[in-house]
Amino acid sequence: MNVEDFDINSLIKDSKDKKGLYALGLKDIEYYNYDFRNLDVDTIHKFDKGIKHYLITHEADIYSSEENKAVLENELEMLLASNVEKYDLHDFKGDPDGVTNRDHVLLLVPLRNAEAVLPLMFRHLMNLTYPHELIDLGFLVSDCSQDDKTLETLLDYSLSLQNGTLISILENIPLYTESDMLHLKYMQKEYLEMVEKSFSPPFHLGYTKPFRSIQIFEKNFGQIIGQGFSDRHAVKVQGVRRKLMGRARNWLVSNTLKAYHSWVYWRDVDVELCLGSVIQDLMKFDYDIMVPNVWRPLPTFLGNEQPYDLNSWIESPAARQLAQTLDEDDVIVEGYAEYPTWRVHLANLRNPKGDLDELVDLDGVGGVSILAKAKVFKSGINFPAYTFENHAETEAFGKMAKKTGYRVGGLPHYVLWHIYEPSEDDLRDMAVRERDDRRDLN
Ligand SMILES: Nc1nc2c(ncn2[C@@H]2O[C@H](COP(=O)(O)OP(=O)(O)OP(=O)(O)O)[C@@H](O)[C@H]2O)c(=O)[nH]1
Ligand SMILES: [Mg+2]
Repeated sequence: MNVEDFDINSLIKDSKDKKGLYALGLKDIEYYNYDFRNLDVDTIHKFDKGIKHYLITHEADIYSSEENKAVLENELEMLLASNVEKYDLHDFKGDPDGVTNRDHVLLLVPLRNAEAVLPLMFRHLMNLTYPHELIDLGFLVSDCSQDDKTLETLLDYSLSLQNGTLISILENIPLYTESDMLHLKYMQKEYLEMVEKSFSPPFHLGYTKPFRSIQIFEKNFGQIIGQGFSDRHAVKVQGVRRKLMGRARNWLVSNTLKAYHSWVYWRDVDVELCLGSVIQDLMKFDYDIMVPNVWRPLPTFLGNEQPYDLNSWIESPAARQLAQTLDEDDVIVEGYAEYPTWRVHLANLRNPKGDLDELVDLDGVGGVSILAKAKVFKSGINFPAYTFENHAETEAFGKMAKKTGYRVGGLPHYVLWHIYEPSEDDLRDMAVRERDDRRDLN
């Protein structure tokens, strides 16, 4: 999209013109029991304006004409029907076979400066084989830089997703950008082919089907730490950054979770390779919280691949001891020499030939892809935005849930691949190789 041309009103108008491409053919009941159902606006508006059916004056007169009373009684039922919903939460406990049980999933994605990876994320969304009519999407965009267009692009793609035109837009966007070209040369061919294949036809039957709803929020939480690879990985910034992410996640789930949701699926925007059946694959174990393993590809000269998300782990005696020596507010972060926890990391348990269904119980979880039963959030568990047992955000979420008695698990051999962003060191290394190659040619 040309950024200069961006205008939300014309976007909405344009989408209205296109509306109907899909809506006409949709027969799934889930689209029609959408909770923002058609209200009789005139009726509701009257009550909003404060039409007083019962008025007690300063002289203690009660104004209640028979006429008004009849109108009120007549309309009261409609008013209540449009404001009060009844749910039996037993129906939304989360079934391991959510597809058959028609379980609703709330899929939440936090985003920051994510414009460049949005085509990738939307390809993944369309790839999801969990019935789209059962999924409500919720995006939170925060603290983007001035020149970043995450929000605008997100709106644009979301409208196209829902009217069925996104597939043709994405066809014209290459999988990789110009700046990826240097490092792509050094990536394993087999891996790149797998990525290519996962985004090529034939697609699953519901690929272009609209989702049940999409909500987009923009709200800043004051994140000032850079979103670059080196900025966000410095050890000192982790505690502050993670607590702030906790606030952002809690805000998003509080504002989107409805009684009828049975599951909540959290997904980071920067995932490169993932099976489209991931929701069902995590759901079938009937755990309260379930995460896959997360690795990332590397240039061949760095060994092809690497365990990536170290935030999914099993608690260790050494980490408990370490916690005793720390201040109450200190946040332990995995993968830094400053915090020798000796925990077992889900990432390190992977065997490429291992059984995809093998499961281990976990204490901390990483946030890249978390499937949780909605009841976990409904019962008050959240992503601590303060230090909880020397952890914050997703790791503290896992710990807190476990302490409350929920089952928390991870799949060591089921892998999601995080995108590879070359660090400055890696880029330097590649530049040297390029120079050497050119010299060899001469
Ligand atoms: N709303 C919001 N989203 C954020 C913020 N920072 C990161 N995100 C998003 O949260 C997800 C995870 O962010 P990453 O920056 O990849 O952080 P991370 O996954 O903890 O770090 P890595 O594992 O190193 O990638 C991504 O979808 C980001 O776009 C933030 O401050 N606010
Ligand atoms: Mg990431």
